[in-house]
Amino acid sequence: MIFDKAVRFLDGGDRFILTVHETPDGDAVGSQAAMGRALAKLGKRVLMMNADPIPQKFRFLDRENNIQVLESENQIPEDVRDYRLLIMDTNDINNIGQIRDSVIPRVRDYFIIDHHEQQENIQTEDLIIRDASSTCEILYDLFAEMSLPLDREIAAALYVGIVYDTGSFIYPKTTAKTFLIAHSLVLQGINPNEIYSRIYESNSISSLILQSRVMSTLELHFDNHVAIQTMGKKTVIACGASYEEADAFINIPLKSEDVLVSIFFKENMEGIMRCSLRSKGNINVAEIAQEFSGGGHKTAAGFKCRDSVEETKKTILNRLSKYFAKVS
Ligand SMILES: [Mn+2]
Repeated sequence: MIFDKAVRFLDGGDRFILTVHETPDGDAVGSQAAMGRALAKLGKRVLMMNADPIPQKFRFLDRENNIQVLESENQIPEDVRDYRLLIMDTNDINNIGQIRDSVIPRVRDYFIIDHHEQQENIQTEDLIIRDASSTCEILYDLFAEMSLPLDREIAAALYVGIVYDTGSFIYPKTTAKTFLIAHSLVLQGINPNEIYSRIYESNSISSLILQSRVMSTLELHFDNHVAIQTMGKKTVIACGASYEEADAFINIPLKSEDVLVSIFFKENMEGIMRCSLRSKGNINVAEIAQEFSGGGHKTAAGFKCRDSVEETKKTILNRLSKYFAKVS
């Protein structure tokens, strides 16, 4: 069974550190909250620490503030050697920030549960299901395998992850199974409208203003098939917004029929410029991200920019030219 190794990893420990990728999204937070609660219910000691804070809109999944940002060595327990580390929603240990160097070398071992395209440094026993819509979808099956009853909190966390990573049940990896799981989570008593509202109707006015500023940077290439938006940290600060609030801007250009690839350069508060890519149709943006040491899925990928935005843009457009005969 595909879940055997994961079950053995979880059964075979009583102390766990749970972490997820940098700038955690809905699936990352949902996975962490659900797994944290599930393991605690099994009587295990659970610490949850990440590289970055969880966005405000997902805080309702962690009412007791158990999910911490790892900022100091003091947060690492003295008996860290006895802990097992579970990494979720990424299979790249370079994508968990300071957890990689501060925690991995000191814990007993680590295990990955994820649904992204595989990195080369992966351990063979990890649980990676690339067809899964979300890490939360994998956790749903894993909990069933462990005969772990869901309560409403776990159901809500899993539902958030699935809704987030499927773009509310519309992205390509949304399957009949995704709906079946959603069905059973709703039966657990979660309220889809309330969760929708918490995730998608809770933006600040500053994020609306930021959106208008970022939209004004829109460039179109290859006969309107490729859209590029750029956001510097100065703009974020000027709008009084936060970096995470720009999360969904990349999806806006794809609402135009002509736009097949949406590219978003965004600089975080530390001055790191990231490039996110989204596509529809048969365009593989993971391939491009990998070339820049990034990763992701065929239709959603990203990487950290090493070169200037202009340089990077040029290279990406060059790679995309094979899909579009006519040059812009
Ligand atoms: Mn995910």
